[in-house]
Amino acid sequence: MTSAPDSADCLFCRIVAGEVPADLVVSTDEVVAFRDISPVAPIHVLVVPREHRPDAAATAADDPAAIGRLVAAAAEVASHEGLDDYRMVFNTGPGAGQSVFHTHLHVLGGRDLAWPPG
Ligand code: IU
Repeated sequence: MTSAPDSADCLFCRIVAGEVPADLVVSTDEVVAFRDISPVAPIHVLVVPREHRPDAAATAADDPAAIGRLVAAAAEVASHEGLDDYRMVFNTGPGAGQSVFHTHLHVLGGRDLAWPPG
């Protein structure tokens, strides 16, 4: 079990609330998308549901349709960024690289992306 914060001390909740600055790409009633502070590709945007849940699996369990809307928002971000080829990533759990325990979908592009990832 990971030590996921609740929304009171969650960084992405604070970004969603506008309490912590971020380089916003899109903001809707449901999601906020902003540029990753440590990009690993020329385009690296995080698409974040406003509602706090610790990871994509929790979002899928509580509100499966929200995952579809999140992926659709990420595809719109990729199009907005001019990407034809890109990767969407949910890191789920610390062993898979998750470091912020608020559901977020990475949109990565602008360079060749190797497979398998590291
Ligand atoms: P991860 O899948 O949980 O590792 O993704 C979290 C991302 O949040 C990671 O790529 C960080 O660079 C990014 N990030 C950020 O954009 N702004 C911040 O203030 C912090 C992390 I802390």
